[in-house]
Amino acid sequence: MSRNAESTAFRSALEVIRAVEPRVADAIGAELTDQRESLKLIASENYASPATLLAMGNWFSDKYAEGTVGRRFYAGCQNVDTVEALAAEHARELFGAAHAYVQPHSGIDANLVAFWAVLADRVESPALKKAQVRQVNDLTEADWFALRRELGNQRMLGMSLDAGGHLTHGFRPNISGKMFDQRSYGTDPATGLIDYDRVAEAAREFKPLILVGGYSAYPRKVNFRILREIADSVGATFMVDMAHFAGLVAGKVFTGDFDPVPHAHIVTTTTHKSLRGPRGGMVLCQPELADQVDRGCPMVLGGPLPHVMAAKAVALAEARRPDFADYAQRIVDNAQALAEGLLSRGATLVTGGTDNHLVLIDVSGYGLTGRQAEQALLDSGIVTNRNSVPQDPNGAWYTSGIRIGTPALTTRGLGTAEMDQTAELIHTVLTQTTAAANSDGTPSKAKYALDPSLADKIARQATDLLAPHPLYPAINLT
Ligand code: DSN
Repeated sequence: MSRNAESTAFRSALEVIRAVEPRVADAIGAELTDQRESLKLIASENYASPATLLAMGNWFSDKYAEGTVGRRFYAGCQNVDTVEALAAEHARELFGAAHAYVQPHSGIDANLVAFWAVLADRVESPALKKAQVRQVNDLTEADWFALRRELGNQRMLGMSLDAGGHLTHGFRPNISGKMFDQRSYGTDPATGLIDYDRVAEAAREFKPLILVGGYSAYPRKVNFRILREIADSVGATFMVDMAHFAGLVAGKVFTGDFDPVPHAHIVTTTTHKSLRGPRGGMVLCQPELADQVDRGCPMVLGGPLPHVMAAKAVALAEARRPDFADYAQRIVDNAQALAEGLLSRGATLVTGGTDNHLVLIDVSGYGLTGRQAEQALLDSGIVTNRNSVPQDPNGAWYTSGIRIGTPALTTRGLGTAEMDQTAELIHTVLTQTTAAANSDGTPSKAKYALDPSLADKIARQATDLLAPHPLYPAINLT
């Protein structure tokens, strides 16, 4: 395909949008400029391919398609069936999964589908069997009341938030925490690593219905074989949320004990992080959970987004190409080079390094909170996000950490030498930023001081670093 075609496609699209609401066209153009000019180190972001982006902008968006392939609650879904079946087939082949459900709109949705599939399988189905009825509408009022209490009285064991777990793994501010009685496993305070003996002990004491593996801010591999053994030993269903590292699984960087798919009963993911697809979610599962997973819509999901499923099919086809494995390996090489660069300059990293796509800097060593560091870096053209560190004294809002990840810069083509230069920029900003005080003289967790001319200089250096690696090089909007 000619590179001109990509440019023409996006320019024409913007022309059509501009004729209706020019401010939207301007914002789309401005977003491209911003993404091109900043050093994007948000561990959960990436740049999808032009083909993936274009697959989302079309009339598939107009179609309702509740149900699953070949079994819809709406007529006229033959073309949606084509793209949904293709996306599911690519997902199954890519991950070696028995079943793939590609309708979830996000990671939260994928997790909700998974939780309710497990609850339906482990709690609802036995209750229906016991009452000798086929479906919930046939239960007596008393049996329905009892079942609802049972569904709302189950336990989940997942990784604690400050150790890198995710809000959707049973934490109170999220719906999962209101559904489940939740306990967490943390990490070893000395090493920052998961202590599997402690997880086994917590599982024995708590006896969860679901043991959750997976994280959004843990910079190491997880041994899913051991977690499955722990789940089996207490009769728990083992679920893994691989949203952050799905690209490393797809690219065969994580194999054997570190690939969750053969070990977990059910695996959830987003499609837009290291996997580099459109914003969305997905569930992979063992055959025994497939029927329940396929009930995701309308159980917890609104109507599927056929345009996004089309884009998932495109992105998953891209991830099946041999060069994706090379990309995935480069993500990790880059993260390790970034970690080395930071360590050699004196930064403190949670766990002392990384095995995956992310690095977690404990910025308290620079005398800053995560919030101060995040803003100072942003002033300097470096986009990161603040994140808790284990046993974080500053809580989840101010935090003591900065999470940085390499999937996006690796997509642009930056390599290990440039990661060392990136480490230099980050370290310079953090050493030159000072925590400031509130107007009453008390220490502020948000205010900071950084010489604006230094911030400008770093931002120019960041742009120079990116210049040899243009983002969407074929796309010229002017
Ligand atoms: N927002 C994603 C992340 O940044 O990790 C997950 O919620």
